[in-house]
Amino acid sequence: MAITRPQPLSAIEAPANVPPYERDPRFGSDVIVDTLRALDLEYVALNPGASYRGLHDSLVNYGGNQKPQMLLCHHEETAVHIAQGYYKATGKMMGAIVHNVVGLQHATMAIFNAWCDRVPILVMGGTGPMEAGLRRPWIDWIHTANLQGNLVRDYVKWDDQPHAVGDVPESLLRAYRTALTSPGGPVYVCFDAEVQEGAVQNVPPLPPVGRYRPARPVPAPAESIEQAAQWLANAELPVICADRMGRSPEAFAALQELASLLAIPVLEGDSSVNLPTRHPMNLTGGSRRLLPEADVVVGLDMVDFAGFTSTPPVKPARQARSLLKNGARTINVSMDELILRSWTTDYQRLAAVDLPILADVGAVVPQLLAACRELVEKGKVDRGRIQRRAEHLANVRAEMQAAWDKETEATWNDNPISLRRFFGEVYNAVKNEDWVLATGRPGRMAPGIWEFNNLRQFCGDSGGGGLGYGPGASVGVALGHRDTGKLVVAIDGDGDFLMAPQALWTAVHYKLPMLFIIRNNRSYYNDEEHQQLIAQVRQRPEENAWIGMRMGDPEPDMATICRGFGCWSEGPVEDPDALKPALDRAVEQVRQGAVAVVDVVCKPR
Ligand SMILES: Cc1ncc(C[n+]2csc(CCOP(=O)(O)OP(=O)(O)O)c2C)c(N)n1
Ligand SMILES: [Mg+2]
Repeated sequence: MAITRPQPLSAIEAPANVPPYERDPRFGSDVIVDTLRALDLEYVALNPGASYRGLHDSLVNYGGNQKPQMLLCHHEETAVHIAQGYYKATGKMMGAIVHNVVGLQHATMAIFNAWCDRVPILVMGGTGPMEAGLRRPWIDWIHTANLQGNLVRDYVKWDDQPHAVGDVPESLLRAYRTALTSPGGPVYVCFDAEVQEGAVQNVPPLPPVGRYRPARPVPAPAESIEQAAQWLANAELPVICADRMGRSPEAFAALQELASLLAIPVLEGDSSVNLPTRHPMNLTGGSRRLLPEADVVVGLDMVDFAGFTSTPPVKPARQARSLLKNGARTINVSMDELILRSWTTDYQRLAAVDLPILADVGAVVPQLLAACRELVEKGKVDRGRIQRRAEHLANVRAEMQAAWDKETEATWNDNPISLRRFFGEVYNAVKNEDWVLATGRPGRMAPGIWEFNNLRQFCGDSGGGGLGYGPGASVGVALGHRDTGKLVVAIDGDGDFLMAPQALWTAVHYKLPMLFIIRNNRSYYNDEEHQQLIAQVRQRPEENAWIGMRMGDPEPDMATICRGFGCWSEGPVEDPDALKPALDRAVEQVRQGAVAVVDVVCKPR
């Protein structure tokens, strides 16, 4: 689909009277810009603040607002979420700049989301002046911290506050490499006002950036691969669970072949596209059926291997229970152990693992494929068994799909609009385009409808469960795809949306077309479910679960809110038959370069 983009991004907010960039730093913040340019950082999302006025000036009047180019946001949380979405859409890191104490406080939840999501982001900020005599009364005092990085240290990979201009390049190089080295994560570098605003006495040399690149993905030891390949080749029913694995192009390509080679069913988590939905071995949704029968279970960059292979505690008093049978062997490929922190328990339940592989899936999955191929070629694999398994799995797949289709049919004409109708109509409106889903979880909320077939075609969720992620992250995905011609689609809950609707202004302003659909149940419904459950357990009235949850009187008028930010919008759409025409109109608007929003009122579940 040809999407109209009226002007190149660089033409938006181009500064006047700034000569083309040439290295000649006069102030400390010019050296920051030199380094960011050398690192090829394309964009920084920000909300302005005096604590980095020096850097702001250098970005505009020295760097020419190019590499990095600024994207103005109306909340620091949005700035960080844009960077999170951008990375997941492109595999490239971008920056976010947040004002001292208060801007960083606003940014914290998004930094936590990125941390749990293992997404590299270069977060920068200002502080000080650290030299007290230079501080303006009141404001510079309340906005100077000892030490600013303390606020986020528990959920960034590294933070720093270089003390002198000469220390800036190394600090940024380390930050860059640390963030991108697997497991990835956000880093925070804070610049004292005087470091930024002071005149440069001795121009620090710019180190050759190429010599500070992150290392290649860590491969597994040969004996671990041999062992894993043998277990897989000899298993009655091996199962692969894959979650963030799909962020690696090498792993994504190799898994398709590996799964076919040995007929290994793959169960996906919600973080990325790990295996094309249409691949015969994609059995996502079949956990409860397959895991109890599996004799070898492999985790590939799982967010929560133990949790994924368990039944959740349904009632408050009931404990989680493993779905795996006694004697099942587990193999877990993950680098997560290298990023363990203690402030939250985002490391999840400790999984029992027979063969732990502390290596990068990008290296390991191709290694496993090569080892398994060799076993097949040497005739060490029972081909009959693989054939039978493939046939059995084809039946399981067909049964699952039939059940989903039946449910879709049964609920298609519901009023209010059913979730299956909602996800089905949105899918129908975009499926013939080259699309990317920025956020929304069709696989969880209405399985069996959306087909993901390409690398990074789905960008996952917040990672940290912090609401207000969807709008900013979608803008980041749209930024990443501004020049690819892909149709960016986002599906966001009404509650999540209302925490950060202003992010859409940034998309409109920087001309980042996208289709943004609000799944509106006029409630923070997830928590209504919790109140219903508690009321059941306590034998209290369930009918009060809506109190303090539902959004009525007045119902927020999403379409009007979005129009106020310059979006094209429609809604609320309540009639099931009005949904398709509304979505078609919206897609046409996106084609013409708009940020098009459709507010759809649908059943909560
Ligand atoms: C910052 C933050 N505040 C509160 C919550 C608790 N919470 C989890 S889901 C949810 C409701 C989300 O509402 P919505 O996006 O409309 O989705 P729905 O549950 O209605 O489908 C809430 C309030 C949270 N996760 N993050
Ligand atoms: Mg809701």
